[in-house]
Amino acid sequence: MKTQLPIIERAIAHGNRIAMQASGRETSYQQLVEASAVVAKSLLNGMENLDEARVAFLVAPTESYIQSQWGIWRAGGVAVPLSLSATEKELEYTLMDSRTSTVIAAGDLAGKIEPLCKRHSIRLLLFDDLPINGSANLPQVSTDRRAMILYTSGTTSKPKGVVTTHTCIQAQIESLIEAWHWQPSDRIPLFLPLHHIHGIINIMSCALWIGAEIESFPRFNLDSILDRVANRAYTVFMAVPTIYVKLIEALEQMDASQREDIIRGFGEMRLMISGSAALPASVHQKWTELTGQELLERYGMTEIGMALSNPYEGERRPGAVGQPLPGVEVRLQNETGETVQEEGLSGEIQVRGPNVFEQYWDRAEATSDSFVDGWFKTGDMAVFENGYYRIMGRSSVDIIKSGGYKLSALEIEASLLDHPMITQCAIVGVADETWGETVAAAVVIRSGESLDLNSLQAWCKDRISLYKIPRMLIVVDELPRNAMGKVTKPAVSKLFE
Ligand code: MLC
Ligand code: AMP
Repeated sequence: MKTQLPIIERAIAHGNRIAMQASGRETSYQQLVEASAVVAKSLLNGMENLDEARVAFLVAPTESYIQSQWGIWRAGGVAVPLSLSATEKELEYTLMDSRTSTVIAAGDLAGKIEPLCKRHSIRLLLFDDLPINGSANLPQVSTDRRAMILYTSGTTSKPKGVVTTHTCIQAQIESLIEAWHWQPSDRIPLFLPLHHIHGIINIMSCALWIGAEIESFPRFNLDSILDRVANRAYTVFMAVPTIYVKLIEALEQMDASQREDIIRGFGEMRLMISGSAALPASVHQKWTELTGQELLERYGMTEIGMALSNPYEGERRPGAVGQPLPGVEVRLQNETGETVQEEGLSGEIQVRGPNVFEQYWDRAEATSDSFVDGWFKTGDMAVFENGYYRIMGRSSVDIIKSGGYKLSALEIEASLLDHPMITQCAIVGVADETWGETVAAAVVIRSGESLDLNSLQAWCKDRISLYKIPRMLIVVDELPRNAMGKVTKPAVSKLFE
């Protein structure tokens, strides 16, 4: 018998255990395995192997998402998850850049992508039209094959595709299974988007690898999640800092009797994790005061999976991100290219290990520029203090983290420059208690015109995703520039103080 990809082998072994609950439906591991074979067969359409052809999928976070992802993998394809909140323009960019040959779409989402598939002669596979079952002779897929492309914003205007192989994904998963003591008896809610690593790897793939149970929600819906927490539905919980801020606000507004069960539900979980952006020490402490839970903060990135984590057992230090995860090597390098040896001195975080991605899709130069001597340069600055790493910030002012989403100021600027009234613009991230940073725009407009925030936001709506839309606007006569004529972002930030 042919061997399967490890995640499929494991799912076969998990058999009739429940893998996912979504909208009241339960799906077992066996059902995931069977349905993914049907997806694979339809994708292959008579071919022997997709040989790393890119298959994008626009599927809500239900069992259909897992079946699509596994189906693509089992057919030998590269999975390209699409953002459910992307605009048509953004989707088109992803399809074109990845040179996607087939798109899988489920439910109402098909209508959103169909015109694009027609325009670019991309095959569209409607998930709901697939046969219910059927046997398939599937190819043997080697684990060194490319498996996934995740699009991430960076210091270039357009997002880059981060390519990982099956081996790399496995390394990312196994490191977290070990460090965070994942168990088959775990139950975890999934409300983060499934086009980013936090939702895909840390939550979904780790749970499926170990044979645990996922309860998925269409989006972050505070009331339904709190309701389930009160019913002791979960043992593990993972979220971005913005969510903990929103949970604290909600709990503080309730009276003691209203929140008693919820607090007990959180307090009894075996593990609660925060990541994707800095967790303010005050939020960490407030959460412990409210629930008795000490949040475990960790640090990661699309290109490397997770790299640093506070310990499962031992001190979870507020404001710090702990030590390297199993199998991951971390060093700090200073501006002159030397490894920082002394505690308390800052340097760029550089990472090496089987968890690190293979390449940026179709961008050989960007790939080689992002490595030095085999170490990936994260662009994040940190110090090592009393045994723990602490993140100091990023080396680029053009990267913004809002609600855990990484945004490129340059990409938003390029979009705003299409606005008929805007002649110049600068985007900065302004510190915000709830969102970490919030997108702020300073613009110069044509003389005699006027522009307010509401009309700018309405204009942005069809062009850029909701979370990239500016929340603050200042119209100025001139943008602050240095002697070379380059816009000075720190001076732009001051305009919003
Ligand atoms: C949205 N709103 C904002 C805003 N974003 N207001 C101010 N600043 C912002 N940045 C407004 C919206 O316009 C809307 O207003 C209201 O807030 C609710 O927006 P929403 O997007 O619907 O909010 P919500 O559903 O509550 O979502 C918040 C969230 C979401 C935190 C759940 O942003 C999210 O899922 N973030 C996680 C992203 C993620 O997974 N990142 C991981 C990347 S991987 P109105 O007026 O319309 O109501 C990574 C690596 C690693 O980073 O280490 O993990
Ligand atoms: P992304 O490219 O979306 O994967 O985001 C990765 C970035 O998120 C990192 O480069 C960091 O800047 C940031 N990040 C992730 N976790 C943390 C954390 N615990 N503290 C501070 N920043 C974080």
